[in-house]
Amino acid sequence: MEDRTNITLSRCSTTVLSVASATVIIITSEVNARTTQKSIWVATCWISQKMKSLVIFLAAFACSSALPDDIYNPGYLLYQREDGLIEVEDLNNATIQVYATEADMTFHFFDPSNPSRGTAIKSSQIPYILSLTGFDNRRDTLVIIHGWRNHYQSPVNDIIKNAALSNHNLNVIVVDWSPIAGSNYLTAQRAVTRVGQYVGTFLTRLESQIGLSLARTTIVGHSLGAHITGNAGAATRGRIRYLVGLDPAGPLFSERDTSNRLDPTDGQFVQVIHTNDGVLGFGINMGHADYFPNGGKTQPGCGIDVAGSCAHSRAYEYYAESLFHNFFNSRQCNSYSDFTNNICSATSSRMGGLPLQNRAGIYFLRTNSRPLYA
Ligand SMILES: [Ca+2]
Repeated sequence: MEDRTNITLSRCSTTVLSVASATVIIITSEVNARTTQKSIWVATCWISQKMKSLVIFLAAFACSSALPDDIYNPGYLLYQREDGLIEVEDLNNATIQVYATEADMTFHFFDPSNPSRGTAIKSSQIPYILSLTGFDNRRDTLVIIHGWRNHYQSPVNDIIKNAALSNHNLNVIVVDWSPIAGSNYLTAQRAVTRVGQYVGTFLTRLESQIGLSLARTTIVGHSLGAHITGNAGAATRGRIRYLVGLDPAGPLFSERDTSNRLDPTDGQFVQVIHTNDGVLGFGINMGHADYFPNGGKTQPGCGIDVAGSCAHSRAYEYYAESLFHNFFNSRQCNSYSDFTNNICSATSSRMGGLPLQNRAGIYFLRTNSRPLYA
C-alpha cells in the first residue's frame, strides 16, 4: 500500500493565477493525440458565471521530465460541476485521500420490468440476487460504469440505462463506485485497477453462482470508468464479449503501461469512442476499433467548452443514441484530414450499437450538433 504522502507528479510546473475583468480568451494548444505526450501547454481564461464577473486566468505549464516520458500529465484539470461552475484540480501536488475497498462498491440491478428504481446489491448478497432482482440469465447483460465525480444516478448511467432498457431485453447493472470517484482525481485514478478487479470478481461470482454468461456480457464505461471497464475485463482473463470505452480518461495514464488502463487484451472485442482527445480524453488508440467522431478532439454544438466537459460527455450521448438509432456510419481512414478530404478506404462500420459491430480498425465520422446526433 502506498504512503499517504503528497505525491509530486511533475517537477517543472508553473502556474499563474490572476484576477481581471474583461474578455474571455482561450488558448488551448492540444498535444498531438497520437504521439508520445511529453509536454503540454494550456492557457485558459474564464469568466466566472456566478460572481462579480471575475476573470480567472490560469496558465499551467507542466512537463513530465520526472516521469516516464509517456505519462500524460497536463498538470491541472479544469472540472465543470453539474451546476456549471468550474473547479481547478491540481494534479502535481495531490494526496491520495482514501483507498478503495469492496465496501465502496454497490451494484444497481435494472431490467425491463424495473427500469427506473433498480435494486442496490452488495457483493455479499450475490446468492440472493435471483430473488432480490429481476436478473434473468437468459438475457444478455449490460454493465455501466461512471467516471470521476459521478455516481449511479449521473447522466452517463441514466442516459445509457434508459436507452438500453427501452430498446433491448437486457439485464442492466449500474456500478456505483462514488465513495472513491468523489475523491480527488489522483485518488480516483489510482483506484481504477482495484475497482475494476472488484467489478470483475463480482461478475465471475455471478457466473459461478447464478449462471451469468460472460460471453453475452457488455461492459461500457466513461472516462475513468472506461479504464475500470478494462481492468474488470482483465480480471475475468479477457472473457467479456464486448468492452466499450467512452472517451477514456487521459491524465496520469501511460501509453506503454497497459496494466491499469483499457487495451485490446482486456476483452474479446474492445471498442473506443474518442470525443475529447488530448484534454480529458487520452488520444491514443486503445481498442480493436477506435472511433473519432468529428476528429475526436472537439464536438459540434459544444461552444467554447472551456473544461472539455461537453465534448467529453458527448461520448456517452452518442453511445446511448446508438442503442436506439444507430446511424453512426463511419469510414476507415488513416487520419481525420484524410477523412475530410475523402481519401479513405471503402471499409465502413457503425459506431456503438448493441451488439457492437465487431469490425477492427480506425474510423472517422461526422455528427450533428444536437440530437439526433447521427
Ligand atoms: Ca488493460
